Amino acid sequence: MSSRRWTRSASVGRPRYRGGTEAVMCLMGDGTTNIGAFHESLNIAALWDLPIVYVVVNNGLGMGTPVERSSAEPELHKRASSYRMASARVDGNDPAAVFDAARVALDSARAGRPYLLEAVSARLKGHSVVDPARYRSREEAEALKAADPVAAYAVHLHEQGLLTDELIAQIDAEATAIVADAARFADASPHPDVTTLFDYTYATPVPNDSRRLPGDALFPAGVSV
Ligand SMILES: Cc1ncc(C[n+]2csc(CCOP(=O)(O)OP(=O)(O)O)c2C)c(N)n1
Ligand SMILES: [Mg+2]
Repeated sequence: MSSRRWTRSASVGRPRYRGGTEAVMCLMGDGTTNIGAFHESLNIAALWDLPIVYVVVNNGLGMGTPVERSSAEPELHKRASSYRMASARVDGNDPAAVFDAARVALDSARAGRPYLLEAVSARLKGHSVVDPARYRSREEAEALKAADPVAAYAVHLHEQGLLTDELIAQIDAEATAIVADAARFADASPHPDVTTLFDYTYATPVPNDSRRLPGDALFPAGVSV
């Protein structure tokens, strides 16, 4: 056997490809972390020193399934250690803590060391409109609402003398108007053509990327297999 061994040491700490300071923050739910693509992505990011921060929002539930029932290691940030990737767990209900943790994670990614940040939070409602969240008692739902970080942080800043009631009301009104505008724009827009379904899957054109829709032939007419 050859004694020559490939080593990463020459490339560690230098993001490949563009070599700039841009980084990607890739956000996902806890329900994503047991599929193969998640692990394949972490592995290749670590091997290639890609400037990526994987942000896993662990709200304790993948649809209606508790993380402890679906993940043999429910401390999801520990998955990074399989790929020699740095990681941390942060209180996702504390915006200041998330800001600080995100800064550390981004600095790492920009230096060519991808990072996994797990933000532990809660889901205030069901997974979607078809999930009435019956797995929660009314008391639990009320307690979660009271801990809503957006409202709790406003109270915190108010107590610190950094926000007034008027400013809170103004920020609230601005945010509500932005969302209402977006909803109006969406309602007033025509339905996109189905051929645009795969647009923007990749940032740049990729040869042979599949645009096959359900029911389309697997191979174009005339191709025999
Ligand atoms: C690739 C893929 N596999 C499975 C599903 C089905 N699915 C929809 S939501 C979900 C769980 C999502 O969990 P999480 O990311 O924690 O979101 P949350 O329920 O907290 O909103 C799954 C498995 C899917 N949409 N895509
Ligand atoms: Mg979840």
